[in-house]
Amino acid sequence: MQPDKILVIGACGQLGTELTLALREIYGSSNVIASDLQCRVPLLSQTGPFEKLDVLETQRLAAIINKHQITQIYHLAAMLSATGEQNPKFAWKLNVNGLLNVLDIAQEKKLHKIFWPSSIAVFGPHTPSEQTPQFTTMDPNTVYGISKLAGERWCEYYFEKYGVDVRSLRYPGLISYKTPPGGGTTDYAIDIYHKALEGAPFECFLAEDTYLPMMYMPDAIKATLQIMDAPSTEIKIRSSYNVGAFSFSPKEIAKSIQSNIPAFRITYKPDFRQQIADSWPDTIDDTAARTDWHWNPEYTLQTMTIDILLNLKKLKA
Ligand code: AKB
Repeated sequence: MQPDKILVIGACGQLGTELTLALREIYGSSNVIASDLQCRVPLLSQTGPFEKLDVLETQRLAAIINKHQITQIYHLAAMLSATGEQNPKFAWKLNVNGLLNVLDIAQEKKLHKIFWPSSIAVFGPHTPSEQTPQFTTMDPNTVYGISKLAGERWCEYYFEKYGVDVRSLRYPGLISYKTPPGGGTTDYAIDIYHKALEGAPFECFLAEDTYLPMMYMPDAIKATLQIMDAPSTEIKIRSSYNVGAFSFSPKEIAKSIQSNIPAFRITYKPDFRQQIADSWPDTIDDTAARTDWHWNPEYTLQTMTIDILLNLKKLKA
């Protein structure tokens, strides 16, 4: 049997970079084609094939799929919550039309599997914010959240009507030290570690007691590979799965840094992102993911902080 050939769309982003490298480890470099508007991450073209691709260009997408005999797509290209609010119409176009292009071609070419990320941004101000259930009130009020909720409905539709095997996770804020974030509301939780190691104070754009669900990147990669590896019969939810790891506030992450770097200081100056954060859950109930395909995160806030500070220090040395 021929090995699966994987196309990662939006490979140069925060998640895409690490996911592409992880997929290349598993499937072999030549079987994982990275693609993005530009090759902003040289490592991706140095370690395997790279194609320039705007997911809104359907002919180019089809040409790349034909050229590489693609059988799976990880479609990650999107505008996130904070940048989406600066350009709502384009965010909608990229996030929804981009997904529809991928679902259409998956149906047409009978691709084996598609991965598409959703987000906690699908929830809104009337959603229960503690242990937010899998199925509940959803009234997102950012264009990003609205586009992700619409995307979830499209995924389920393409699975039900056309049998497209599309799988999805509602990621919380993803925290990594290897790649920079791209315009999200949860990004403060990445910048804070960089400032702490520079010996600089950190001004946080969220208030000190704003709780949000978060996840360390190795767990996000693990969850993604796990849901894509699971037998199709285990994937009982075809919109998108809640996945949790831990939740914290800016004050708590600052405290976890201070237990390693006592001189670290934080101040708070909430901006427009506060309102976005306030509309999202504090904590997530991910029982369905744990039951259906055995999701189980490894990292806590404390173990993540130790790991990031250790590795970031080495990178900055
Ligand atoms: C964002 O903050 O926009 C993203 C997300 C939670 O989807 N990190």
